[in-house]
Amino acid sequence: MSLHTLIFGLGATGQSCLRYLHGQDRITVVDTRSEPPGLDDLRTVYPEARYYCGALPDGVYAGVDRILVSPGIALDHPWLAEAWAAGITLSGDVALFLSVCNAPVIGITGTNGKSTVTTLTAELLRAAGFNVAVGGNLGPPALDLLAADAEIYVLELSSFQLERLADKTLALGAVLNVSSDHMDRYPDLASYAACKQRIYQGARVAVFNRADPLTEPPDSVSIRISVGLDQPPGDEDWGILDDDGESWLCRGEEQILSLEQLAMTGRHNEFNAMAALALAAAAGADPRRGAELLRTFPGLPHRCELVRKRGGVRYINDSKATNVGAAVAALQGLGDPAHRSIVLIAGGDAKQADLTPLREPVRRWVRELVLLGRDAPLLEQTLGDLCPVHKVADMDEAVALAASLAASGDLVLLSPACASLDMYTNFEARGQAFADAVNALEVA
Ligand code: UMA
Ligand code: ADP
Repeated sequence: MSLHTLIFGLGATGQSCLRYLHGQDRITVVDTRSEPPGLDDLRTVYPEARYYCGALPDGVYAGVDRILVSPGIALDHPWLAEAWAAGITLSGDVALFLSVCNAPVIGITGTNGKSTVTTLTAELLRAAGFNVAVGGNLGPPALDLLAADAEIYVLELSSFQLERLADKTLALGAVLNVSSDHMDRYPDLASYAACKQRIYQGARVAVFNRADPLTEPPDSVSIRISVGLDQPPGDEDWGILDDDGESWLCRGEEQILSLEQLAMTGRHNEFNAMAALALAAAAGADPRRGAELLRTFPGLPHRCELVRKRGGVRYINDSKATNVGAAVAALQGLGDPAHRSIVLIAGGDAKQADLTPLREPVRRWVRELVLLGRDAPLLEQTLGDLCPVHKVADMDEAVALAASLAASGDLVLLSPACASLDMYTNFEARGQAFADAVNALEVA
C-alpha cells in the first residue's frame, strides 16, 4: 500500500515534493495562504492530490504517514501542533532526497558564503570531469536534481533544511561560519549553530573554519580539514602562506594559487576559494587544475559585485548581505585602511539580529550611512553616533544621495545587513533596483 504524505507549503520546495511523489504516494497539500502562487496550475497538473489552502480542516492528519515541511514554515507552527501530538514523522525535502540518492552528496552550510562555495565546488568538480548536479537552498530544490542522475551532488543547505534532516546523512559536510541570523526563528545563537552542526552527522569528511569554534566538527568525523586565512596547521589543512613577498593559497605547505591571481575580491572570498578547493579535493578533484578556474571565476551576482565606476567612485552591489555577518565581511574585505572611504547603503528587515557587530567596521571604514527599509530606525539607534546618518524612502533616493556624498576614490556600497522582504520580492530585486539607479546616474 502506498504511503500517505502531507506536503506543507506550496513554494519551490513543496512543488518539488509534489513533482517527485506524484504517482507514487497518496498526497495531501496544505498551505497557510488562501491562494499560494501557482495553485491553479498545480491542481490541473496533479488533480489526484487533496489541497487545503488558507485554513486547516479538522481531521486533515488522519491516515497521514509523514509530513514534509517546507523550510519557510517553522516546526513549531501552530498548524503542526496536532501532527506532533499524533506522533507523525516530520521531515523535509532534503531528508527525502538523501533517502533516495545513491551518489555521494556534498553539503555546504554556514551563515555566509554558502552560495559562493557551493557554486565554486561544483565548478571545480565539473572542471575535473565529474558529472555534477548543484542546488538546494541555492535552487533548484534538491529533489529536482535527481533527474540529472549525477555522479556527485553539491547542495547548499540552510539551517531550516538541516533542522529537518532524518537519519540519512551526507558524505562530505562543511560549516563555513556561524554568526547571528534568523533570530526570528531560533531562541539563541547556540540552537541556530546546533542546526548547522547537523550537516556533520554521519559524514566521512568535514571541512570547517578554524577561526570559528562554532563550525568545529565532532570527533566522530574521521577526516577533519580546516580552512583559515592564517598558516595551515597540518598537511591537509588550507591557509595562506607568504613566500618572498607573495601570498599563496596553500594546502599544507603546497602552494596552489597566488592570491594576486584570484579573480574574486575581498578576504572572505579567499576563504571561500579555499573551502571549495578543500571540498573538491576531498571528493577527488586535483586542486592544481582548480587553480586555473579560480583565476577567472568572478564570484556570483549581488555579492560584492562591481556595478559601475563613475567619477572615480566605485558602486558595489552586495545585496546578498542579508545579515550582519555578511555586511561586516564586505566592509572588512573592501574597506581602505588609509581612510573612511565607504558610503554605505543599508537597512531592510533585520530579523531581530544583534546589530552591534556592525559598530567597529562602520567606525573604521564608513564615512556616511544611508538607511532605508523597516529597521532603519534600529540601525540608526545602533550606529548613529559613529558617522552622519541619512534616512531615505527608496533605493533611487538612496543612490542619488550616496552619489552626492561620495568623492573620487570612495566606494558606494549596498550591503544592507538585512533581508529585503520588507520592500522587495527578494535580494535579487533589491540588487537590481540598486544597479538600475546607479546606471541611471548621469555621466560624471
Ligand atoms: N509560506 C507561507 N505559508 C506556507 C508556506 C510558505 O506563508 O504554507 C511562506 C513562508 O513563510 C516564506 C515563503 O512562503 O515566506 C516561502 O517559503 P517556502 O518554505 O515555501 O520556501 P520555498 O519557496 O520552498 O524556498 C525554499 C527556501 N526558502 C526559505 O527557506 C524561506 C529557498 O531559499 C530555497 O531556494 C528553496 O526552498 C529551494 O531549496 C531562499 C531563502 O531565502 C533563497 N533561504 C534562506 C536564506 O538563504 O537565508 C534560508
Ligand atoms: P550565502 O549563500 O550564505 O548567503 P553568499 O555566497 O551568497 O552566501 O554570500 C552572501 C554575502 O555574504 C556576500 O555578499 C558577502 O557579503 C558575505 N560573505 C560571503 N562569503 C563570506 C564568508 N566566507 N564569510 C563572511 N561573509 C561572507
